[in-house]
Amino acid sequence: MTKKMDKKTRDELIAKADKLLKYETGKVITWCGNCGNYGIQNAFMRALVLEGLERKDFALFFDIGCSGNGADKFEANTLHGLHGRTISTAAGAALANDKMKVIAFAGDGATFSEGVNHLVHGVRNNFPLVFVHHNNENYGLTIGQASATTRCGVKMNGTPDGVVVEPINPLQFVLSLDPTFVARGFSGDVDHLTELFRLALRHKGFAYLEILQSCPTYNRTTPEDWYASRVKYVEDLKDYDCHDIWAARKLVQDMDKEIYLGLIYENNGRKDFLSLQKSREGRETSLVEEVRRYDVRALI
Ligand SMILES: Cc1ncc(C[n+]2csc(CCOP(=O)(O)OP(=O)(O)O)c2C)c(N)n1
Repeated sequence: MTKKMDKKTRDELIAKADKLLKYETGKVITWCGNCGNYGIQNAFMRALVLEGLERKDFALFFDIGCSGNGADKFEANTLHGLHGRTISTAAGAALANDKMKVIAFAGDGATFSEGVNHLVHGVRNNFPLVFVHHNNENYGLTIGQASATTRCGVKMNGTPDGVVVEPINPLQFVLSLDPTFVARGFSGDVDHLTELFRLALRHKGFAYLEILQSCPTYNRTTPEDWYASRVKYVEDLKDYDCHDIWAARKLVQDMDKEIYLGLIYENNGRKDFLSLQKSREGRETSLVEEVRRYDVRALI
């Protein structure tokens, strides 16, 4: 099941196709054939174009991993940082320059193991950035170890007898932290994912976007058709209120049969971290514009 882009949006995208091509570096691709990362990056590039964002308007922060190798493919302001640390690096940039959109990408190893502390405080502080969790349910780049989102019983390269503990449910975890934006997309539905990226880019605060991503090489338990036959859309639910956190928590419980995609939860009533700073009240300039230069030659 997929959700098709409406004709008006598609026509707009076709008219701006030259802008899409500008983001391509043309470097050799290191992803496997059929990797979900192709769909994710395609959807993201489309969203940038449709939102009218130019290269100068945004900065991308990549973590380590297959998802992180997306940095090679993107002609933009990018930083490829340490494993699990992309949220903290991106938060620094977002606070220093609030005139730029900041988007951070990471795999589930980075998000729910190495960097889970940064996720907790990123959501809690409501840092003004978009965070994209590529959930391929394994450590892809280090060739298929189990991560905190690998399902119980699944045999991976480091656990040949199967994973013996239950996985973290990413959305349940994030919803327990009182977030301001939670959405879920699927790498196999690029049109729908494009719209979710657009919503996330418009959100003022920490926008958490989980993307269910197929990993054809190391995670054979949940390939693309496994998801495609199970995903459902929040937009098709009658009376679903994405401002009701209890409804959201209930909706994300099932990770096996009824996997809902869409805008799961949004709260626009909470200010982002920067807007809460007294010292920033009434300022038109961003921190980077206020940096003073000192002549340190005499000290050296
Ligand atoms: C601090 C640190 N620990 C471990 C590694 C080794 N390492 C490189 S890639 C990787 C796996 C990444 O998995 P995930 O974050 O799920 O991203 P994916 O490759 O699946 O996109 C690991 C553990 C590292 N580079 N840095």
